[in-house]
Amino acid sequence: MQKILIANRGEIALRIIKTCHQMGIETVAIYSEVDKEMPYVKAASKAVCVGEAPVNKSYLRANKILEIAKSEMVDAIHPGYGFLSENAAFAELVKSEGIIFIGPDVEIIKLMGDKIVSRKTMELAGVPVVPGSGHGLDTIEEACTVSETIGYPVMLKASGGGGGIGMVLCENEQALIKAFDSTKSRAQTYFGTNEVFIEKYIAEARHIEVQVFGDQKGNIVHLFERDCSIQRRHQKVIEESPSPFLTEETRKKIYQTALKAAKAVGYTNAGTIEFIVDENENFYFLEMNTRLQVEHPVTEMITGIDLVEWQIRIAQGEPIPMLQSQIKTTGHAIEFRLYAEDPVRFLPSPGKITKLVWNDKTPDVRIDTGYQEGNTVTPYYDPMIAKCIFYTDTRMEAIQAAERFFNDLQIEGIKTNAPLFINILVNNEFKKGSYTTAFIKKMK
Ligand code: MV4
Repeated sequence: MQKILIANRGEIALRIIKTCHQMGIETVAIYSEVDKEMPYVKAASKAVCVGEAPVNKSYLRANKILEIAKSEMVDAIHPGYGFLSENAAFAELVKSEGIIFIGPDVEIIKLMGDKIVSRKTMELAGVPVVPGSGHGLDTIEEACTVSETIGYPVMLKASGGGGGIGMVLCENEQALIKAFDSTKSRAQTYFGTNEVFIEKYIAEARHIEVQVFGDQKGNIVHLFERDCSIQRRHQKVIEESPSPFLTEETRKKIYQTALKAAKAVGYTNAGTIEFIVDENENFYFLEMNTRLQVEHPVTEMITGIDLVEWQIRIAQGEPIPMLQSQIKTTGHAIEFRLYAEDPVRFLPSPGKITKLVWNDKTPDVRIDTGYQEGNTVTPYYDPMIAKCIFYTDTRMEAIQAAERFFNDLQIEGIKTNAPLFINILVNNEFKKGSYTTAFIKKMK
């Protein structure tokens, strides 16, 4: 591979460029009119304007991006996360032009994109799924009957959704009746299908995902877990590995189950299998993400593996370079997603970053950011400014390093969620590692 187009922006574009650079691969960045001054644009071998600021006029313009890829004669496209990364039609289009899509096969993206089909596929493969309807629900009567059988609370989920989008928690029948029609019509608007299904709601659980990789020779390995239970409105805030909750017995079982899931679909490239784990350590498949995840650095720190390099090598037909038995973890990593947001009202806080000084002069911290002092956080895209990853021998040391870091953070011009991190870091439940998905809600 000689040249890769990165169909993304910000920190992940920069992250991919770094690995390409190390591998001697040229890069083509795309940018919208408001992103012209961003560091990733300058770091790429070449950068091409893809359109105006709104995502529909820039980073989601599949045809325009493909046109740029062709005229720049790239060998492959790396989609990063979000935008077109899990868009099967885009992956298909890329492939039809003889360009490599750095990700799994189109058919797998399609399969995993439909949450009812993916659930069914996993169930047939012997992977435990949450008790639920298992099929699309047309009427509220049907929804009530299913919920009565499995018992409330239930979660109403859009089959085209995922990552918490298009999900509604219903404590009782009344709430379900209230949510049903609006969830269906919202699903139609956002995902182009109004199909919805129901699952039993697993309360006060852990959200644990397993990183997997498959190559084109049929080898599949796992790269351990990430605990993503600390979320706010289905937005991940903190991710860590190893999970402080899992016992060794469950940990081994969950890895084996993730491998079984990936093997069942002949998975290739990087993927993440999400599980919900209840208080008794029963775990159930939720969904599979067919892309590189935002939180992939957590896995990179504990394994020492460059996940983007593996993605590129696998996409060009190379085998996974290690056996499962050779993949080891050391230490503990915790990632915090720093957002430009009002910490009190939890609303995005766009604006110019007038001062930005990272205290990253210690080996304990890795900062993945797409911003520099003087850049502007615009309202058009996700307001994440940086991922701050702490990596030390023990979990307690990582917590202490994070506390020092956020107390000394110098960032001006925008508001950030750093005050939330400080509150979390001094919380005893967090320190003990005994938090659940209800943690942030309860903390307030
Ligand atoms: C669930 C669940 C409990 N029961 N599904 C959120 C993100 C998406 N990938 C799946 N998510 C969840 N699905 C069932 N059947 C719990 C979550 C969940 C969560 C829910 C409420 C508050 C915080 C949460 C954090 C992680 C996962």
